[in-house]
Amino acid sequence: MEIGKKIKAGDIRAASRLIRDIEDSIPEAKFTIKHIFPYTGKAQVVGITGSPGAGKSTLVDGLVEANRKRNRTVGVLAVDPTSPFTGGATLGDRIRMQRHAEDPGVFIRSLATRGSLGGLSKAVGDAIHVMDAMGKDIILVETVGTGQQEVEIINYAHTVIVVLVPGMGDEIQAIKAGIMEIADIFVVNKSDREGAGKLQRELMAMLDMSPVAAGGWRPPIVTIGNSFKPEEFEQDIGKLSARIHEHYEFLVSSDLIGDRLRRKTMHELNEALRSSILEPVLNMLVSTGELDRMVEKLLKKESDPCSLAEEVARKYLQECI
Ligand SMILES: Nc1nc2c(ncn2[C@@H]2O[C@H](COP(=O)(O)OP(=O)(O)O)[C@@H](O)[C@H]2O)c(=O)[nH]1
Ligand SMILES: [Mg+2]
Repeated sequence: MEIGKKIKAGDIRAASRLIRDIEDSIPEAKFTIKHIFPYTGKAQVVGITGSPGAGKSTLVDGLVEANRKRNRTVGVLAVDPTSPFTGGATLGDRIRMQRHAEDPGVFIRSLATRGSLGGLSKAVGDAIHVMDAMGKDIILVETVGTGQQEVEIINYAHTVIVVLVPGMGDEIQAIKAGIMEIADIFVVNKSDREGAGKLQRELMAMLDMSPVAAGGWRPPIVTIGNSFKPEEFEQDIGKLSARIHEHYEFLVSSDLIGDRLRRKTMHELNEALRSSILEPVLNMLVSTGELDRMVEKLLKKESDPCSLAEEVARKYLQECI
């Protein structure tokens, strides 16, 4: 059977192998993913981002549980560019997730960083496609908020949840890093800690000052208490689930879902163009030593970057110029 059909039919081994090949940038994976594309576009994708230790995995675990209770199948993708050695998942994550291991309605994988240009971003998009083609109703994507990486989650998710913790001193940094602009829902996590009220007030004040987003959605703030008190935690997760659902309904009813889809598609096409056009040209320039010669020229002020790029374009992209 052709791989796309295999994955659609629920072949877990085929799906796992493909995700591993995507992560390892195996060239064949690029061709395989073409067969997956027709089966994608049905899943609801939710991004969960925040600093390391903010409690994202604990929340994801709670959301898996909540969705399974409603009989929805779940994909979980943990993206951790800071952790190439563990494949993105900490030991704690693995132990925690083990209770879902026997459940065929849950599929959990992790992705670590790849060095190549735009590599991680493309891998995330492709791995989401695989879980989507598997027919998962909801896909939870956990990303660490440490720079550019997490902002990209907006290109893949219908709903982005930004997780903050009182007293970690990361509130202001998060605002600076532009993470606030991408939030559809805020979670004030571990809210039994000191400073939760202050953090919530700061967030409110910030939202009051922010321009109203398209369609008039104001990101709600969900406070989540102590995950070690199961009943309380379950209730709070219930509230978060409800907000996720509301946001999705809002996207559909306001037709903003079309805009998100367009942005997602555009981003994906950009990534594909980059890997089909820019990467081979760059590889060629590197392997022939041309790139080094260009740098030398620039250092000696014999040319400028724009003129050199135009020269390359004339050589390799004749039809466009
Ligand atoms: N006190 C407290 N600790 C928590 C809570 N939720 C998670 N933790 C702990 O915080 C640590 C990091 O949690 P984790 O979910 O792995 O965070 P991640 O790095 O954002 O995925 C773990 O040791 C958790 O047990 C909470 O609500 N209260
Ligand atoms: Mg985690």
